[in-house]
Amino acid sequence: SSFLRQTYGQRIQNHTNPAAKLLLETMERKKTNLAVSVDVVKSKDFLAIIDAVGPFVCLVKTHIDILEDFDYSTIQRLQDLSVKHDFVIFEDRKFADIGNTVALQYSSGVHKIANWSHITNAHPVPGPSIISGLSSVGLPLGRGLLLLAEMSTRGALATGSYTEDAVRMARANRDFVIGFIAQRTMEGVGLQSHSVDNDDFLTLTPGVGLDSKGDAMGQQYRTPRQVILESGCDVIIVGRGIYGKDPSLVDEIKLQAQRYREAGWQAYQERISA
Ligand code: 5BU
Repeated sequence: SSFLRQTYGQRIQNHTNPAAKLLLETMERKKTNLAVSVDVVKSKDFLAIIDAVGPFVCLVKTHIDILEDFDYSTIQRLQDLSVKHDFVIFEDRKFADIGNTVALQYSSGVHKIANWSHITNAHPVPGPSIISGLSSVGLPLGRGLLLLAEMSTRGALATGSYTEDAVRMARANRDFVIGFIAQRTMEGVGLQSHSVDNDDFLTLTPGVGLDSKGDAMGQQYRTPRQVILESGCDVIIVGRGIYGKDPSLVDEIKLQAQRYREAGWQAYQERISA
């Protein structure tokens, strides 16, 4: 039977990777499947938004390379907030190069992503060697990887057999690949008659908005209900829907985070009791 009927807590036992377990434990403990994507360019705004939404989220998603005043002390503050509010960190780096290069990009440079990000992600386009390159750095640190099986943008090329091959790559690397960035559950995708023992991957889904259908640059939004209940995803990732245009409106940001958290959790409860 499908993992979609199990609670997040029940699903912990389907996973061995520490980052996957930590995310499911956090979701169960805090009763939230909301992740906030904090796409702002000033460290001060970045940290203020995270402190405001912290109580309501299971995960904070970063694009650390857009901070114009980046300094490694921002990472220490991010980690302090992750302890204070009990959330998982996901750097949305979208690695896409050969194994040797992604291992260096993941471990080194100014950002040293593997040092602090519990979860990161990669495009499957280079083939399985991207997983071996990243896991050589991340697995010993207890990190987890999401493969980009689909995207939320209009006209995305990650469809059909590309998506199926991404899922096969994940199944062959269960120790490090904990799930997908996708628009629907990948459970059973690419499987004909045979099945696999454990097809429980986590599905984290961007392109979520309650008030807007998209933006002027190809983004497409669906509601938490469409994503969690109708499409079988596990985590809703919300950016501008929560922090809007003005990162200084902390009370409004808290209200929006509560609103999305409630919508996501309601859809999940309907799913597990269906
Ligand atoms: P938004 O403000 O909720 O539209 O932000 C969405 C975030 O998710 C943003 O950081 C994107 O880089 C990220 N994203 C996405 O929107 N769609 C995708 O398919 C992938 C990532 Br993969």
